[in-house]
Amino acid sequence: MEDHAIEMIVQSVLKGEANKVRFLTEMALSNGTDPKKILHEGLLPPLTIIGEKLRNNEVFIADVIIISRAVHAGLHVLEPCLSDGEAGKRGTVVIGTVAGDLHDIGKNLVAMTLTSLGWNVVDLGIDVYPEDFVAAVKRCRPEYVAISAMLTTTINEIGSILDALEAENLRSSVKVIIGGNPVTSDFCFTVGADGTCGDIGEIGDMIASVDRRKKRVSQ
Ligand code: B12
Repeated sequence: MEDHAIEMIVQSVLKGEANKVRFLTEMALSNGTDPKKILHEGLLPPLTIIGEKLRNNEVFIADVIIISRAVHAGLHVLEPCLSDGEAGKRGTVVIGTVAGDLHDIGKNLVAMTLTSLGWNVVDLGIDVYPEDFVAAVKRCRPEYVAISAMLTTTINEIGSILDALEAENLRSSVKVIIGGNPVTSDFCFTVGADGTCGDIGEIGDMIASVDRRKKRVSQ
């Protein structure tokens, strides 16, 4: 029964039926299905399928936009469950997707996960320029800056943000974590960011290890 409900979510996302996805997600939740199961087995797998089709030119960009809206409709229902925590207790994270990049599903999931882990999240949205990250750091004085980049053509914007923070003498006052489809540990090391991970389930451990490393360095 539960698996049938999840499969219906997958099919509705693939058809881009935002209202039906919202309804099916609400139904699944009220029937007691684990929100993480709805997310990882219902809402996200269609993005892998459509991503492959996009790569092979089998779908138009408009199809992907419609499917993304359907994913967002389900995420909106799940948000209170995924971001339930003592927000703000651990400090502030400024998050955004780099300039020239419109992908925000992963960034939104990272934001929800950080909220659930007790962080106050200031979300700058998509297509965020280095100077806007700098302005937000000056304004909000966060412990962390979290940067998302989904394209090989926009990944180098991460370096520009780090340079902009350095130029304003802000780099040593914040820890910078990065992620997104093309981001690897090697890239993270080379660009001089403090940590990365490819899965929202690993963010808590990754932040703990960045905190430990930074504490050792400052002692
Ligand atoms: C949805 C989508 C779109 C939507 C985005 C809508 C939206 N609101 O986000 C739209 C239609 C706008 C789009 C446009 C384009 N896209 Co697109 N898109 C995708 C798709 C199918 C899914 C992305 C997604 O949301 N995944 C699900 C989320 C949960 O995963 P995620 O983003 O990777 O995030 C996870 C991790 O990476 C990590 N993470 C992410 N950010 C961060 C940040 C931090 C700090 C941390 C710690 C972790 C972290 O945690 C997240 C959760 O686990 C991918 C294919 C794919 N399978 O990834 C292609 C893909 C990313 N797109 C691609 C391309 C080429 C494009 C276009 C250039 C297409 C075109 N010809 O115009 C445009 C670019 C537009 C632009 N300027 O940004 C390519 C990128 C190839 C490359 N190597 O650069 C991909 C890989 C498709 C492909 N196979 O070719 N796209």
